[in-house]
Amino acid sequence: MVHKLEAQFITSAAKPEQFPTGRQYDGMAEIAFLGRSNVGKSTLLNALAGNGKIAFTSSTPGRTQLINFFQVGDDLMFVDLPGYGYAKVPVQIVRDWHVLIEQYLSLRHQLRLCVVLLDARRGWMDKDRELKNWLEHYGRPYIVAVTKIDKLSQSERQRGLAAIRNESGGEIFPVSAPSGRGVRELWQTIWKTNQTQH
Ligand SMILES: Nc1nc2c(ncn2[C@@H]2O[C@H](COP(=O)(O)OP(=O)(O)OP(=O)(O)O)[C@@H](O)[C@H]2O)c(=O)[nH]1
Ligand SMILES: [Mg+2]
Repeated sequence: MVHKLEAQFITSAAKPEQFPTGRQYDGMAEIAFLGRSNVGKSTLLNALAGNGKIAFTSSTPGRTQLINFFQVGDDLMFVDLPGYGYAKVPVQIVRDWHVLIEQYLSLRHQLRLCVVLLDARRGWMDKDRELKNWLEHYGRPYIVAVTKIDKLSQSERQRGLAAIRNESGGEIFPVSAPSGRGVRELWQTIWKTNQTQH
């Protein structure tokens, strides 16, 4: 069964005080999407949600500088975190993003699962490894989604995925936004995470 639920934009946050609070949000399970700028976070959110363009996608890296919260169905929240690793961003802004991401990951009790996105063509890069180490250090569960698999030939894809799998230590989810490949498998895992928490 493919779970396609209505998604609704709730708010954007530049600091923890702006994270959604209150009774209606306390019991929701949050799924955070993390990865380098331009890896395809917003695109994947759109693909997972049933109703088209909920998260703004763009071909200009570094556009999503805030944490965006999207309610999906009754008890799930998808959280689009700002992308890291975009070289042209001023140092102070990079620092601010870093702080904001760390605050979210360390403070947010609703956070159930992190989806770490890797570009199939690039695999694990240093900034991704930093994030992975950080998540492991703080005991935050995560899965790995590999985006843009449609941009590789079959043999390149097999090689790339094998390398990513080797370093991931857990299950990986290859996805393609244009074809929708892998989106259903990812949804099922997210859904299971949500179910097991109640
Ligand atoms: N071919 C292909 N293109 C993709 C895929 N996923 C994303 N893209 C493209 O990659 C570009 C960046 O996608 P976004 O979803 O905006 O990336 P992001 O990670 O949200 O980027 P920031 O918000 O800047 O951190 C867009 O032009 C997308 O259309 C995919 O699976 N296949
Ligand atoms: Mg984005």
